Amino acid sequence: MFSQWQLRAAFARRLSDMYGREVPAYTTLVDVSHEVNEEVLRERGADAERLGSIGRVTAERHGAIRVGTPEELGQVARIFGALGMHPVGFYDLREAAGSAIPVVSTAFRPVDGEELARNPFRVFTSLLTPADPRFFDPGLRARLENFLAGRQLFPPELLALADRAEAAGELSDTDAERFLHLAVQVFELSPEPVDKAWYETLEKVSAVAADIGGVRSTHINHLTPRVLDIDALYRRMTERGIEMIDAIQGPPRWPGPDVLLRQTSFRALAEPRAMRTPDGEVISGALRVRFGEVEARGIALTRRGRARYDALLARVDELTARDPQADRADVARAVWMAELPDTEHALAAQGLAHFTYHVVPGRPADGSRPPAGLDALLDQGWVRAEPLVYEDFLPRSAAGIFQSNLSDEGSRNNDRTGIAYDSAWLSGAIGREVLDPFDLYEEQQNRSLAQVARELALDGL
Ligand code: OOG
Ligand code: NI
Repeated sequence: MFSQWQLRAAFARRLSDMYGREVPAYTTLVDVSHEVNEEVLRERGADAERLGSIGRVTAERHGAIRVGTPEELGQVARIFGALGMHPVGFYDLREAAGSAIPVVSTAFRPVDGEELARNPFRVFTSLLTPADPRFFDPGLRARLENFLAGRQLFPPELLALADRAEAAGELSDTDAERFLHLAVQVFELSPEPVDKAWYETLEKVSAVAADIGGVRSTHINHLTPRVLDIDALYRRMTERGIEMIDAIQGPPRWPGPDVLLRQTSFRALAEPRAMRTPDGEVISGALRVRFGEVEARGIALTRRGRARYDALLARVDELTARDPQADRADVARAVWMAELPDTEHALAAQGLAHFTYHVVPGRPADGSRPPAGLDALLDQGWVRAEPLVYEDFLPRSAAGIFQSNLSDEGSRNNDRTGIAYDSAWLSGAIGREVLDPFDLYEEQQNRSLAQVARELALDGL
């Protein structure tokens, strides 16, 4: 039998093998990530594993996929549901700073601490927004919706097996094999010729719209390994002659703890794709849509910590706008050092980051009673805090990753008003609750505090 986490781990592995065959530069990225991780482990010892065991980090990937309709997204949710992955977070890439990408997104991932430790595979999943009049006029919208309604991304057999796995929590070896085979196959790049004129029509609006709605299939857009030192990785990839995007997205490198998420990527590569011209001839063309990305993960911030992060980003924007000569990374580092506490302890004490709390075994040695209050428990060594790793994404970084890989800016008509989408809308569209990431971290933290209180027979923490 295959349990859900075993299915998830096997799917992530097979998807990685498939993508490595399709995009060999991805394999280089994985190899270099492993090299860097081993070095960091040698240099920093146990401390390198503070945000996840080396086993978890080595296997850890996130993927990105893009679909066209709420129905397709609902089917994706069933496939990932089979793997114990749930929709978490709502990202509006139409609005994220500096971007004009006609999608809204969520991420499918495990939510339970134990499940994350077993295999944290997650998939950033974007849904096209044909109804947004800033991108699509009524004629194009109708053509696009009609095109999308006529395609089938996921075979019924795959969906039936997914439903079985989700309901039973497991699959027999034979069913698991079939499920994994079909599930990986749907994310392969299709050899079917692309309708050149239709693709180019959509490309005028957005290359992402063309990638989603210009073809009759879907594919994995990128797969991202996790690295323990992203600056070292960036340098090493550059030395190997691989052209990286200009910057590492997210927080700067600084002397304090790693928080949230830092990401970078290499530019999309031209891949040969068959094209059908308007007179029916099939020619060989090339499209640049798929790229390689790598990420370093840090501690999850609380709502308050996140508000601070967003304010720091705005401050960095302001300062760099005032002084265009300044190096953004240097400005950011200075702002962070001035305005964010640089120890885990202070982040915890100020309620800026999430931790789980654990009773230190063997206390008390002298039979004394624990002090009241978390601070004193931590200070006097009764309890230790373990940081919770950030399992989600950042809208602005995501927009940066999308954007840096587009050759053309696309077009958005800002004279028209967009339509509002939010997490509740997305939940309704796919018939599953889109979970709030902050709630998930908070619940995990609160459960650990309740456990500490029980073990030490305290009234509550
Ligand atoms: C998704 C881009 C966002 C990330 O890691 O922030 C993303 C896409 O290109 O489809 O993957
Ligand atoms: Ni990504």
